[in-house]
Amino acid sequence: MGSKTVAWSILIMGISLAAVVILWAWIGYIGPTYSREVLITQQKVLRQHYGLPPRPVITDPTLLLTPPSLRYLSNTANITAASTGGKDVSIVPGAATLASKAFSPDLINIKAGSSVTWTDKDTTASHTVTSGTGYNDANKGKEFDSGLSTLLTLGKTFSHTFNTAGEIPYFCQIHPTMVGKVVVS
Ligand SMILES: [Cu+2]
Repeated sequence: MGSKTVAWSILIMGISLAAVVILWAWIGYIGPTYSREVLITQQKVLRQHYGLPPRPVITDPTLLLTPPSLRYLSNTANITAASTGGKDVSIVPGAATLASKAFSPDLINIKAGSSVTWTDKDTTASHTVTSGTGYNDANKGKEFDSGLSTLLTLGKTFSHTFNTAGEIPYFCQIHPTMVGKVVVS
């Protein structure tokens, strides 16, 4: 084997190595957060596609310190006493898939000036009670909204006083198929 052949071989190997390094630097490097960013983007797109609200931002420090899978497990110590005046509505266990049966009773009649208290008795998911017919209702949350940043979890309550007569439909922003109605007379 002549020295010319060896020189050519070394040159070709050098060029190949350089090409690999350049390609890696140019398009190959995706960084350690790539999969995470792809997942976040996919979630955003899917939420928009299905008309779901943006992912709620959890600020409650006790919730943040709890692993997501354990967050909404039964903790009866947290259950607060039901309200004294007004009427009570329960968010029943398994409410997320129960549509109009998610709230009990799903239709409640009250007199103007009195209040309704919703108590979350569901161990499997968190919810909101939000006035309106659905997420795309321009008037959603105008009359009342328990809020996406203060989600209702097991034992939590939300109260609202109704001062004007009328029919007020409401739903859950996390599970928009959960619907109920307050009739104020
Ligand atoms: Cu819900």
